[in-house]
Amino acid sequence: MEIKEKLNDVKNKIVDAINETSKKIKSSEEYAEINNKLHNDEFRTIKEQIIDKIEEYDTIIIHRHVRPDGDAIGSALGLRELIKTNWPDKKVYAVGEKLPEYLKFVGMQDEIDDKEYDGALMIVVDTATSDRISLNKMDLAKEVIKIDHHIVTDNYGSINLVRENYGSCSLVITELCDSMKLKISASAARYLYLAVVTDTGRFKYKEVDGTALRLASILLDKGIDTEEIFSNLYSKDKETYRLQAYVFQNIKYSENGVAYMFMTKRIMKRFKVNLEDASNCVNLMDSIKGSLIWIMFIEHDDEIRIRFRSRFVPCVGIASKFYGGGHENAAGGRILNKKEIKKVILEADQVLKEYKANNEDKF
Ligand SMILES: [Mn+2]
Repeated sequence: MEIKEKLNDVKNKIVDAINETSKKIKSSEEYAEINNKLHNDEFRTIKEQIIDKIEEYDTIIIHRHVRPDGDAIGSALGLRELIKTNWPDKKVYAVGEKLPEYLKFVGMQDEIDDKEYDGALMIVVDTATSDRISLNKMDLAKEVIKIDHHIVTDNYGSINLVRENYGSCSLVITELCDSMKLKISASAARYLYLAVVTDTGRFKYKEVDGTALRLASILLDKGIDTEEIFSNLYSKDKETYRLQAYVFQNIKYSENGVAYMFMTKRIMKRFKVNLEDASNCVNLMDSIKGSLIWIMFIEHDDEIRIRFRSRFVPCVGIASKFYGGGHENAAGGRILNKKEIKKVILEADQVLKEYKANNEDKF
């Protein structure tokens, strides 16, 4: 027995020594540098900082942008699930204003008291600028982290993980989990997959590269009911179908082929559709030959919102002239009244004209 005890003693000492040494190595600056080189990952340090922050805080509150889309809500609920799985002792919430009807199937958000922000970490997903944060409580939280994939104009976080070439924010989160070896539950995978599916036009947009599919495959491997996701995303009510027929018949064209439509409140009332369903009709104009830019103007109570879409030629520059921004080929903006529609169309028409003159082979 004495020999066994001695052996155990030696074993424990060895284990302690290994732990001690590895701690020393990990805390050295050289290790971080070598590790980054090893992973050939310029975002490694930022990702490590985010993990450290999640570990540091007891309460984490996730925010996303106003007027959410599938990526905003999928990324927020997915991240909530991931933190719950990997840090079961933390309090974690995902908050925002009410979800639009077509996204209610995705999942439930949390409603919390302002006092929860006391000493809390706030993580904002899929939101380019702080003025677009839904139910923004930046002033109440102790610290803010931004995780996003939009073009950077506003680094409002103390840590900002932004990958502009990624097709969805959920892919940025997936990559973070994968490279930091976090556990991804089936339910988290469903949220994140749904987010990438919606934000890439079902993997159709040009941002979709091998990395996107490899990351999406990690999610699919967790076991996702894609039939459930797609049937919820695609089914629409009869009124929307009728509105779509109306849109097809009422598209207008500028001189050089910018396709556009003004979705008035009167039309939405006539077809009994809500703002989201009406706004999504912009996609109906996405395949018209020669119309490389298409625009939907949507009448709101106090302004007219604009949805810009394009292929080959970027449209974000036009959007930025009308209080907007977004992605190269999908952007938003706004104008105050109907008269300004003409100005927007003229601007877009000029962009398309120049593009066509220089790229005759492209379409
Ligand atoms: Mn997004």
